[in-house]
Amino acid sequence: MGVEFEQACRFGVATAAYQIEGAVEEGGRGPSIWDTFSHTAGKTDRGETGDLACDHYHRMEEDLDHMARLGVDSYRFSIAWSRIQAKGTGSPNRAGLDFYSRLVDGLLERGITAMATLYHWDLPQALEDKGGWRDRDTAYRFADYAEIMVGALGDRVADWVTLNEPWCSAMLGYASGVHAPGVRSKRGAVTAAHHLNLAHGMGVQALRAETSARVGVALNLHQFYPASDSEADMEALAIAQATANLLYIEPMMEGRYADATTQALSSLSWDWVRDGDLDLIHQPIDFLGLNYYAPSTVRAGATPQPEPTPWVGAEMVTWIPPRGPLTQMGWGIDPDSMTDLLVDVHRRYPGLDLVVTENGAAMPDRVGEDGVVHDQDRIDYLDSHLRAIHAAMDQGVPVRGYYVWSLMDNFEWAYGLEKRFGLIRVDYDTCDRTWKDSARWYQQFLATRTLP
Ligand code: IFM
Repeated sequence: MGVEFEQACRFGVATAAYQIEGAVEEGGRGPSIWDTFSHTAGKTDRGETGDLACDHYHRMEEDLDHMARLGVDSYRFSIAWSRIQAKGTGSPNRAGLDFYSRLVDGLLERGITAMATLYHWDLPQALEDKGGWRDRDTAYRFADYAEIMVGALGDRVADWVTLNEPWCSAMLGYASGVHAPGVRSKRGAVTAAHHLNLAHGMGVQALRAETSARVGVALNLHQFYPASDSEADMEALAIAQATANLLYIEPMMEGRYADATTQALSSLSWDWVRDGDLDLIHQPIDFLGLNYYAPSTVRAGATPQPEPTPWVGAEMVTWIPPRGPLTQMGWGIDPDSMTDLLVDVHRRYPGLDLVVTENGAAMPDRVGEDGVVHDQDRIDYLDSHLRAIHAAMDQGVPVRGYYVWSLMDNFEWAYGLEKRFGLIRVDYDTCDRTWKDSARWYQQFLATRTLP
């Protein structure tokens, strides 16, 4: 006896283009905002970049073989927009299309289904030069790009994800500026959030016009808890939810911005929302992707911020630092919060399939004398989160998929290469891949779909 998962739940691994591909100047790829940002002094730890990353561009076959050996049902990858359209507009680049086409064929040959994310943070720099996500036109360019991709891969991709974590694109990219393009503007960030929402809606339309595959979006909905049940802390909780979660999910799922969202952000003009936008954003989706790692606890009251906050509209809310155990990112480990999130989202949207599009942990891996990382901490994290998902399923939540972040160690954005989330260790000097204990553990789990 153990915790057994139904066949209806697909298991996989996830990655993203800039984090693994490298080959940033090959195959006609144009620069993205992450090339510019990571090459700007002081923006990433130790000045590290994704220039080489895992060199997946040249090692794709090997990586496909690792996935086949693991026994995954599905692989979630992202497409680098600037490999397809170097400047974000115009006719597609054949070499870029061929690369992703070979990837998808390689998956299918190995019996693995493809989940393609169209946008995982690497906007073509040429579009940023015109305002990036602050510019409405970027949403239209995204719809063109979606049309190109579904034309090229629509016959073979089982699941499409329009955007990965638009909160990060908008708030880390344009408010706190700790992510590319490194802008610090509240107005810019909320404008970007709206244009990302618009891009999602128009992207869904473009995909639907060409494919009957499943279409969804991957949101990093935050699971917030109040520090106490005082009225003030409950109010802080509502503001955090309105600004970090509802700003995205409510227009996508309900075709409106929640009153709580517009109130919390009422110092801004909202003049970027045009008639008809909310209908465009509100497109039926087949699944909601949730990227989930850790909860947050909030209380009433502002804390002085040394840097601009990404929590735009929630400046009067304090984030309480998590207490141990923590991952290498300093994030709390609290699997029950994942059950709570899944149950809450299901209660709100009962008919909607949910897919955990990312979950995993960076841990302070050490290579043992036998050359292997014995990462029991990561295994414990994954095991407990899978059990938490099962607990949600027991309460009737339709979780249709689970993707470990990540197949292999990779470029962790502003943190550079030090934070390792992979099941497979990457030696960044040689790019050699070595299975960690967690890879073997996942392989064993996948063989039975049962946790002992
Ligand atoms: O590495 C990131 C990924 O790109 C998006 N979701 C969170 C991961 C870990 O920080």
